[in-house]
Amino acid sequence: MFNKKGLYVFMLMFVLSIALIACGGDSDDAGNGADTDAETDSGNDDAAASGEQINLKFAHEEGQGDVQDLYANKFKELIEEKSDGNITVDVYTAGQLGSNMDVLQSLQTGAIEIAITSPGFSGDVIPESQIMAIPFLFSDNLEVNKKVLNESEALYGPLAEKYEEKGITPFKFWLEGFMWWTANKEITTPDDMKGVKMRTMPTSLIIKSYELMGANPTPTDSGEIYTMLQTKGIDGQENPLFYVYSSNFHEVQDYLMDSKHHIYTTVTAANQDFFEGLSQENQDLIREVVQEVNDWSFDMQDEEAEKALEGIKTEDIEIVELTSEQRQAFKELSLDAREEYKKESDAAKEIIETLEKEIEEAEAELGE
Ligand code: 6CS
Repeated sequence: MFNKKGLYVFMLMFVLSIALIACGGDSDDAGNGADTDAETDSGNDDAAASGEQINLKFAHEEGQGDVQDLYANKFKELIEEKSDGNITVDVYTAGQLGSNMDVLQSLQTGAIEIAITSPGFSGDVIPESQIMAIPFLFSDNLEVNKKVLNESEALYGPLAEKYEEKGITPFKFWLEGFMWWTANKEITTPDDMKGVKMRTMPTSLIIKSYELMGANPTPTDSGEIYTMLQTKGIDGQENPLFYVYSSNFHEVQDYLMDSKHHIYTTVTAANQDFFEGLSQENQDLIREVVQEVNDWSFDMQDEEAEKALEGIKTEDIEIVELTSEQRQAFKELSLDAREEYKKESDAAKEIIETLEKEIEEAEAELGE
């Protein structure tokens, strides 16, 4: 069938093919902890089988046992299990890797791979994230807020782009409960709020919102709130119940106002270069686990708020519930914050107008 020369060429090609197949196998096995798209494309959908070994530094902004800490540890548990230990996580609580602003910067540079970073801290870096700083914008129905934070085109479209421009991939926005005011006086009317030194997170639009409501906003580091309240450097502060209780603010405050003026929102995010450098299967796995933890976190934060309320009720602090008329008076004063936000950029205008519509539609579906 072959003459001598043809037989020689055939044998050479056969030997070369065998060698190429063998080399392919070697490169897969070599691994070096670095996965490749070629491996993903070869139909290997199991992260454990890819050989990519990843250790994630996951930083958050709260103390041990707080909502963000429970979230981060749930993420650790699930991702380590689902990746058969190929992805491992070290969780860092507030202060362990610097201030909350340092964590944001480390997330941008890639010194930290994953973090929970709240818009209350990112406002100067990503001005459009201040959409989360506007009081009375979200619904009084937490189910509505959960749906919107999970699905919003405004948040996962133009707002996500703004995070990406700063080197951050935002996975999911989520909530940690209603915000309550604590103060050393009862606050139910704008008159009561006049001149009160309210501690705020450092974002300029939160500061503006409190000015609009008549207060004297005083940005303070999270770790200094207790001492500042104790020494009367500030008169009051806002935070979800679990945080009020775990930080012992009830020890240094006389009144706790059920003001429901806002919800505490945050975002779970990754360093963009790091995340995009992972294999597709590991990117998918991380996104899948974040979604699972997000869904779980809604009931978790609710339980934490309930436990905190039970605890606070046994303490020496008066709980005051604002009526809807009283809340309305503060809401009207805060409306200009929305106009301020729109001035930030065209994207901001688009984000707030879309989000307002999405909240309205979700309320029509789920109730106000
Ligand atoms: O008020 C603060 O600074 C903090 N509050 C909460 C609920 N989480 C993190 C943040 O540091």
